[in-house]
Amino acid sequence: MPSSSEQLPGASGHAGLDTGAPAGNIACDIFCAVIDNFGDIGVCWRLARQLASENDWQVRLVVDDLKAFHALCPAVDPALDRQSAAGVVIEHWHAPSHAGDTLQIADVVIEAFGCELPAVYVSAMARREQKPVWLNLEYLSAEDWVADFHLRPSPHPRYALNKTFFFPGLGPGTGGVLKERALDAGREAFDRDGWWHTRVGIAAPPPGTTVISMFAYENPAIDTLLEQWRDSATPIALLVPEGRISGAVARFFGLPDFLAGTKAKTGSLEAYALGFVEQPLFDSLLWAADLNFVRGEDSFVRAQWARKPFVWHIYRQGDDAHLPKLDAALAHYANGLPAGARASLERFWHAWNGAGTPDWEDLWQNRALLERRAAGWAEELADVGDLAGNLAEFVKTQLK
Ligand code: TRH
Repeated sequence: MPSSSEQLPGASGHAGLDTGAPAGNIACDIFCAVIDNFGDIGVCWRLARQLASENDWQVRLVVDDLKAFHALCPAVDPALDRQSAAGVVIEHWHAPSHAGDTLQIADVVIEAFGCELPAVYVSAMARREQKPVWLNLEYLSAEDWVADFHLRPSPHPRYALNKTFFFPGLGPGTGGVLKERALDAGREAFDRDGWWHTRVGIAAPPPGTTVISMFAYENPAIDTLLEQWRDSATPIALLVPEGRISGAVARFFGLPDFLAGTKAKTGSLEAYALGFVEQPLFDSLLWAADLNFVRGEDSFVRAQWARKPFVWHIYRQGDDAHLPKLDAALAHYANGLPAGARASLERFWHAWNGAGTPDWEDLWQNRALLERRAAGWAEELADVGDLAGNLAEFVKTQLK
């Protein structure tokens, strides 16, 4: 059986803060460097919680930006070097060379998104009697090559250590995407009326209103879309969590800002600004809507589990490297749709990502088909298995 963290001289072990995890369980360190926004910490925080709660691992999350973290988990105090939340020990990663207050090496070391581990930590990994399972958790891509590279080892140039590439993906042979065991039950038990009262402060809109959630980066296509919704033959309720698209929504309504609690109406469109909520509450926004606009990585995954039609605003990369990723995701998600509906969906996703002009009627005439496909796709995706479970299974094969 694997031991918990190696106790190097001067180390205090993972048990320094009581996480509630039984001693002797697999110890796991996750290193996360926040590039921007919330996706890096969003994925790591979700993975950390899941490994702790569903696998009983002793998880330590070492992260360099506690302010971004605080937005997802208000219990995290950005002023503290070491704390614990949701059964996970959280350490502030002060500088690339910093490896925690005491050097403690876990059984499993996850380097998220190619962030470089502190050199002192790597050399201590090499000195450890039982070498840790070292994983580089990559960004999600739906492209076909991902399955070929998933779980490929990469020997360290200097030490007797192997790093294994763990690739999330949407297809067989990849690491899958995160999905908590209780997620579907939570979705099925969702209280729509209660949600509208608590989160929006009004009764749920009557049948016939299309409810749309909007989590996106700045997007020049937003004005056209807002105009189309304003002129729609049927009512539209737009839910906008405070964020990067809020300024454009405010400008459209002639308002100075679109902060939580703001409401605005023009023609058939009624828009509501919502506060940014802690991560476990984010799903309910997706469940409340008929169509979700999502972005980045984690919200993109959550929209798929919500079983509702969605539109993805992909994270832009240099040299347009994001465009093949967008089309690879579409190839999975749109697969099986009749040709016309598929073409509408593709046109709309492309327009929302800079190629063309979005046409709401063209998309939404396919509503029933899109809803059926969203549910079917969630079933298919579930067959790939949950990322945390897949990761834990792989680790089991390595820690013998
Ligand atoms: O924030 P994102 O755009 O994140 C990223 C980063 O830019 C990252 O560097 C990039 O590499 C990656 O995208 C692809 O989008 P994402 O991934 O959807 O993360 C947003 C997180 O915020 C997600 O975990 C859901 C959460 N969230 C809340 O917890 N509460 C909220 O109210 C909202 C709106 C979101």
